Amino acid sequence: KILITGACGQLGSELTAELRRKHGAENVVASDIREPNPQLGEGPFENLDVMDKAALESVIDRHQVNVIYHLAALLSANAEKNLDLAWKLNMDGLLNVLKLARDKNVERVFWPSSIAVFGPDARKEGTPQNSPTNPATVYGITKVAGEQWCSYFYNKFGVDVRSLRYPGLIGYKSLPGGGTTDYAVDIYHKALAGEPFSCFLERDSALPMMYMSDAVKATIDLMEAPEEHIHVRTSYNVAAISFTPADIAESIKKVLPHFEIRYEPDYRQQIAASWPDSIDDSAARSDWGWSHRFSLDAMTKDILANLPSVIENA
Ligand code: VAH
Repeated sequence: KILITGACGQLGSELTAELRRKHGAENVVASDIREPNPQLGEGPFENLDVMDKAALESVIDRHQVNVIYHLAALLSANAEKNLDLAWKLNMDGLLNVLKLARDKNVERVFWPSSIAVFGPDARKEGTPQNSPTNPATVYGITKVAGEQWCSYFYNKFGVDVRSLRYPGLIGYKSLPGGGTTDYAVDIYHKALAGEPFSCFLERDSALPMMYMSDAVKATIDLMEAPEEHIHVRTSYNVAAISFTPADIAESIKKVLPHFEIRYEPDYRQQIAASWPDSIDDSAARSDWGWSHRFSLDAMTKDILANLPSVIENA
């Protein structure tokens, strides 16, 4: 059985839906510290705090879990405001998963890293796979440490744990949860509501981004790749598009000409400024055939076409 932690989150809820489509709902156990959201649909659900190792072990035993997607974590903006919980949840949670994967012979583990592992000293354009990782944020520190733990458990214990350094993820089926790139999801909701959008980043603050369906595809492609194709055991850079708030506003205006944006940067601007503008992902493309599908305009069209019915049914 597949176990997903953080299944009610922005990525978790879309990954749960896709894995249930692929493998059958009864074979995918969704878990979260929150109550299941209706969007998860049918299938087994466990209320689970990943910091409770015994509770996690019980879920693994009861469902004969052999693959784990461990997504439960605090994202960058929330982590910056709650260092203690960020370290405990992001690190103890991951270590509980890796130790139990080792002891229970779990076949494969996925863990999300982030472009947040890069700091101000990394190249801003086309940041390379092997760039130094000196993050300027609490969240970035937990991701750098997490990558090293994944590499250690693979090399020392043979745990087949795989990871992607996600850029900002944007989708219409789920809401983001406390990240610095959340503006790029909220902007579409405001545009459709005909309301002006207040952006918490500066107009020219470029960030690496990816449409959610590309992110789900990258995750499953990585997890289905033969073990001998995986040469990076910290975490793979993956990229798709890179844009500024002004760029996404222009993309929206091509569909909704009256859309208005204003810029009111807050503490999240400092987080974004420490991250790269774009990422080099040639290692992922050559090792396991990664390639993105959606451009900014294609993503905007797809979201504005599909988001209204999601809002209606909410
Ligand atoms: C965040 N959405 O903002 C996440 C992601 C690159 C950004 O790590 O924290």
